[in-house]
Amino acid sequence: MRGSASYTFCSFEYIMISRHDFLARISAAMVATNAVRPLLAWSSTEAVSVPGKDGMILRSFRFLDLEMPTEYFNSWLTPVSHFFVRNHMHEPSTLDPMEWRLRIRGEVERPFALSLAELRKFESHNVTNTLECAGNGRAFQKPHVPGVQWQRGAVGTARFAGPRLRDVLMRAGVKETGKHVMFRGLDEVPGKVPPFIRSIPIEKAMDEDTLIATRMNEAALTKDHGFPARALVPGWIGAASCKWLTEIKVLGKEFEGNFMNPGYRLPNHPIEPGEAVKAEDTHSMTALNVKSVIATPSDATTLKSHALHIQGAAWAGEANIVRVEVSTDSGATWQPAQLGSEQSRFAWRLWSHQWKAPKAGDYVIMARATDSQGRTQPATAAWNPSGYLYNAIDQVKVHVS
Ligand SMILES: Nc1nc2c(c(=O)[nH]1)N[C@H]1C(S)=C(S)[C@@H](COP(=O)(O)O)O[C@H]1N2
Ligand SMILES: [Mo]
Repeated sequence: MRGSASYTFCSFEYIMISRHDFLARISAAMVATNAVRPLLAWSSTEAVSVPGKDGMILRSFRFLDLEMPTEYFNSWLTPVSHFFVRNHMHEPSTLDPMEWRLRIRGEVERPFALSLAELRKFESHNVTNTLECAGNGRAFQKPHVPGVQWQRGAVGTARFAGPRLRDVLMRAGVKETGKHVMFRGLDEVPGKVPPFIRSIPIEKAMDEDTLIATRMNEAALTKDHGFPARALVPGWIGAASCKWLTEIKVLGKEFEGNFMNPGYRLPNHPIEPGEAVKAEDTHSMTALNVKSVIATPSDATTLKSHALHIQGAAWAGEANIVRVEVSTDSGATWQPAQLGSEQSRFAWRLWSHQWKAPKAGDYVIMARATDSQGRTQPATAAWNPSGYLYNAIDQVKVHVS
């Protein structure tokens, strides 16, 4: 399956594929790769070829949700072809960059609209950011929680570029009353589902690293990642970074809508697995947790060599990774891993650890990260009804032969 662009089906969501996305995606794929066969023989293990996203794990097809396989955690910058995709609804089916406008309005002195050419006239800034979906790791929550069953790879790191949100807001002149900034995207809302609208506090909107990104890894954003412009709210859950931006509205208070409440909230206090939480006992999620993932070796593999190169990535949202430790004895003892040299304020650190297995046998390898806020990954993640911000110590089981 690897080699040509392919998807691996890992869920049964293909039953629910809408005509809209199905026809658009598959016809594009067929034109590009002549991949007719998967159309005729779909099963949960069948691969479908779609241009531009090689070897990704398909978590949902109705609204495209693609997960990065763990072997791609070996690159500090994630190529766009391996960058996860999380869509709550249909991507815009038509989007003419010449017609596209970004409106800035609400609690501002001078509302205005920008064409893409006008947006490009603002000074551009680069921010290398690790973008992670709040639901990444949800599949590991026990008891099971509903939602896209992401394992490790709803996360990636890219170099985003575009004007600062602050510069655009300052041209409009934010009034004293402006406390939150709302983003609206151009996704197509199916049926009665509420649109994907959220807001961020004015302080984060004015941060020098919060962007209206038009570029990703030195190229224009692709459609899957929000062409022609998306919000980039670095260090925060992926949901803050609205794609296909068309409107920025300054509000007097936090936006009230499905994706602010009940969506993307955590209990204020630890709860028992399975326990329900009252809305008033929750808060909106902002920055990401401290977390690390083991890229290689892969879980459940047999290794011929006793010399193991254990490697992965670690990130902590707005905090810095200060330490990653590896255990090769199920957590009894821990050794420091070596942190990679590439770093940036909001980006993950790659890490590696060389280890020689003393004898043939089964081993449980674990990785645990600690950040500059003193947070360390727990053995068990705090359970919550939507399985957000899962960050339990990662582990893989290998057999050394
Ligand atoms: N307009 C819009 N923006 C969106 C979404 C969406 O469904 N619609 N999904 C959000 C979520 S939940 C995540 S995790 C990130 C994923 O960004 P990516 O698809 O570029 O990886 O986009 C966010 N921005
Ligand atoms: Mo997300």
